[in-house]
Amino acid sequence: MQRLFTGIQASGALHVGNYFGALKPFVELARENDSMLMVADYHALTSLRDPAAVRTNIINVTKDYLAVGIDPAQAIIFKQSDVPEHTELSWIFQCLVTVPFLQQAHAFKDKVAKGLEANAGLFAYPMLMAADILLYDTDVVPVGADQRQHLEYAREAAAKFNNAYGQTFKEPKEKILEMIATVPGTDGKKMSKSYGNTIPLFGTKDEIAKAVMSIVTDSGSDKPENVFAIHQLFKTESELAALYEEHKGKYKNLKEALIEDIDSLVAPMREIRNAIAESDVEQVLKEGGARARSRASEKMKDVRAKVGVTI
Ligand code: AQP
Repeated sequence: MQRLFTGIQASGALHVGNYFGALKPFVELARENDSMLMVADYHALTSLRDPAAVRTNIINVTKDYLAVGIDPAQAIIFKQSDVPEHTELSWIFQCLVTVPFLQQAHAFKDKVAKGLEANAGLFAYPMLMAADILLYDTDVVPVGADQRQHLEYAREAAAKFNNAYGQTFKEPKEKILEMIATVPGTDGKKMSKSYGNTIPLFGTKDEIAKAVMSIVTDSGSDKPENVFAIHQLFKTESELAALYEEHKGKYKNLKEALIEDIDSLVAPMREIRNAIAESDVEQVLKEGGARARSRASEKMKDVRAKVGVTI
């Protein structure tokens, strides 16, 4: 049994990319492993300054976790801010890495290039993520390909600490499904909340249809590449070959088929999600927070002693 850990920011509605990149692989492995799933609410503050929206997102992301099939009796579901050891450890890691090292982070550079504010939290984000993962002696982190470098950063933080203070942290491995790696958005670029190119995971069928109909299709060929790239997540190669042959050049028909395929996956999960009350979410986060905190506080006792702040 290995320790499995992943998290998603509470920065907006989850999308199909979050599902295939992180949640689906997590669900598949969660049962046989010691699994932890975090609502990354402090990470969301790098881009969100609306307290009501943060709160709503926390509730919604937790509902999404439960609706995709994660059983809180098996996996620990918790929110980052309930375990202050995350931000504490992040500070210690920030004191071990250099500014030029953090400046190489692609995610930071991409977000700033897209016009997001280059606040210090966004800059130090990889060290908070390193703390999230390392605090729990994580072995495996299911993520999308965009997070590969952040996992390297986490390993680097572990190595820096271990070199300075003695063996303390395990170096975790990412689990990236190469078939999926990066789910493209409606414009063909990486599907991302902050790029406004998402297909919502738990949208209504109309919302899903609106997003799918907006997929850019100026490929000039019989096969709309951007539609096909998303469709691959939902159908086998042979099913797709037959479908795209039958509707050659008929972009609207192919988009309609994609809407049906997304909805058939989402509809049963949507039904489960609709039955989850806010009070259920509060209970799950309360229990998960207590379990996560007891693990984290144990680890931080050792860390504090090693850096010398325990007298
Ligand atoms: N397009 C994607 N393809 C595959 N995996 C993806 N993930 C996100 N987008 C894709 C994976 O989802 C997990 C959580 O992501 P996050 O929301 O915490 O942060 P993110 O990667 O930055 O996702 P977004 O949508 O791009 O959010 P914003 O725009 O708010 O930053 C991660 O495992 C990620 O790989």
